[in-house]
Amino acid sequence: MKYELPQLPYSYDALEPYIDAKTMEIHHSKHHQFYIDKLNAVLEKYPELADKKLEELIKDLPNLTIDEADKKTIYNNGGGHLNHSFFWTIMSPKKQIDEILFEEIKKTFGSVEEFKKEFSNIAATHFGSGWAWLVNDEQNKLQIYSLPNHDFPYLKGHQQLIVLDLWEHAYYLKYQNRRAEYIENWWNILKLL
Ligand code: MN3
Repeated sequence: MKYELPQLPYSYDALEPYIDAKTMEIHHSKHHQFYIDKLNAVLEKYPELADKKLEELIKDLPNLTIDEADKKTIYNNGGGHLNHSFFWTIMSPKKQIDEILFEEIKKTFGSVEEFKKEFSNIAATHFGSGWAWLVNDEQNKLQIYSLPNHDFPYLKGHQQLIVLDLWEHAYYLKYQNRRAEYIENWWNILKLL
């Protein structure tokens, strides 16, 4: 089975003015597609891995006896595909507040504003490419952290709740080096809060 680019649940210009249409188009149709193409190409060599759930396959990579360079390709591009697929779904031009998450965040961080401050700070200070996450950890507690490249919380046994793409390709056209401004504006199109 080949992986395919998921359709966005909104148009490329739907997140304007916070994320511009050109950025969305390139990010989705070029960057995300590229990860999928690389992933499909390497998996063609291993038909025996085709039926495995992608998260599981990536978690299992250390135990597999396949070429090390191919493992890296699967890890990086598989993570890229998973993370982007999730990222698209939590954004929307229209809010759909997740009441349960809203309450959990208030309980853990004091207020949603305080949570946003902490999350924004971690996102702004992450060095290099990566993603900022809100997760449910193994003790069912909310945690904020950032991970490098295309790593994702499932590999730590955590459940992903919110994610923000910190790669420059996610904001550079509009914001250039102003990552903090991108993060600040992004809250407007995070549909859950
Ligand atoms: Mn990206």
